[in-house]
Amino acid sequence: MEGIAVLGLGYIGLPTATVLALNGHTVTGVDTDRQLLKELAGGKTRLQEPELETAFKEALFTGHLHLASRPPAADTYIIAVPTPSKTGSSCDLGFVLEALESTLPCLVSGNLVIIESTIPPLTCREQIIPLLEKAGFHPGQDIFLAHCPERVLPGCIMREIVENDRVIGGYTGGCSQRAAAIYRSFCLGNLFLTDLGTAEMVKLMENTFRDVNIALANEMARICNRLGINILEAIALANRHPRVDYLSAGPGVGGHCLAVDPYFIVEKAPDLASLILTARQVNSRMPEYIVDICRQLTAGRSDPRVTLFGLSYKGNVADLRESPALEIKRLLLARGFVVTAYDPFFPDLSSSLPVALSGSDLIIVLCEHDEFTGMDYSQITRAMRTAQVLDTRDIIHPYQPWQDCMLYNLGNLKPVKS
Ligand code: SAJ
Repeated sequence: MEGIAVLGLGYIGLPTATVLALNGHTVTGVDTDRQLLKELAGGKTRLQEPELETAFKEALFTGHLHLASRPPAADTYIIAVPTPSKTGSSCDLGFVLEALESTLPCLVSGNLVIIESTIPPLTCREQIIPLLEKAGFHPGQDIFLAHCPERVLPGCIMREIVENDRVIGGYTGGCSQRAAAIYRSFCLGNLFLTDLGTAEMVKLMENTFRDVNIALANEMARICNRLGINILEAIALANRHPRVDYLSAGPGVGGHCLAVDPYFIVEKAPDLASLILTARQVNSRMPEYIVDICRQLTAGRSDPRVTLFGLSYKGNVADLRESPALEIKRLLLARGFVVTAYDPFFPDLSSSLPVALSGSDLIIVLCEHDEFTGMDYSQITRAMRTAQVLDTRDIIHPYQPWQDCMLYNLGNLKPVKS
């Protein structure tokens, strides 16, 4: 047994290599970033993901997980590299194709190749299989090929990687079976076997479902605000219906998944994907809407100052990818605001709490870090010039009336002109 090579040691590859190594496999984690490999060899992970570093160190220092800059000979190659995409543009498959090409010198008959990276529908058929065929292989006969998209939630990766159900799309039934044997070794969830195209589509449909549902909540928030209706109460009551389940309105949708993956469907069928694209646009415009609210709340100030609470794209993760907070900061600066930020997950990118609040006219809570929920706002807002808080995540529930401090959320705004 030559074991498993996991290509890409980022958000998905590193946890995957780690759990495989801790479940009886000999694993080589491969990455082209030599600085990253150096840090990992010393037992340090860049990702602040609960339980990851401890598990990784155990896998590394017990000799079950090795690190390399090029793929070694292995039985199975799992590709878990990023598939970047600029807003609205097509998916960049460069890293996936490079990773696959880097396996070719080692690939031999009987090997299994699994793509975990998120890819547009039909990528395996149109790009992966032709590349293998060009190298002289006959996928489905001498090389087993499967797509098994990752589905783990940042912040809960180590738990979800074990517990979640998996969708495994094989080029043939035999390919699915071979891949299923790998996932069965560590996954407690159900394994659902299907074909390549369906697996590719299912992954994108999951994130698109969530993006469209959030867009609906965001659009309702703006409509309710114009009509003077409390969106938070309206959603809570609508969700009391047994077949209604709105997600939450907020400052926009970030992360590398929901804000990106829907475009992979749009690029394949732009003439049919109008709802998906519109939802993306609704969510992308939320930062502008939040800035309009800020302008209203600071109207009359010639030098308005605001404090951003949270830079991450969502609560309790140290992750800035596609974060609405960064777009809000950019828009505020462009409109002449003085902007400070406080984020306990990014001490180097933000100020201390007293510095961030000094002389500020408005705190905008942009992500639901636990620390923001439990703060004593009557107390901390005393350092501000104007004591007011805009809670875009609806996480602050004053247990006693705040003195001399105004709390706004998306449900109790004055109608915003936007
Ligand atoms: N958000 C809202 N309102 C909500 C829920 C989320 O505005 O009600 C925002 C968040 O604040 C954040 C963004 O949406 O900015 C995305 O957050 P998320 O928690 O919904 O999802 P991600 O991007 O962290 O992870 C998603 C997950 N997909 C689904 O739940 C369908 C995860 O399971 C996937 O593995 C991951 O994408 C991925 O890698 O594709």
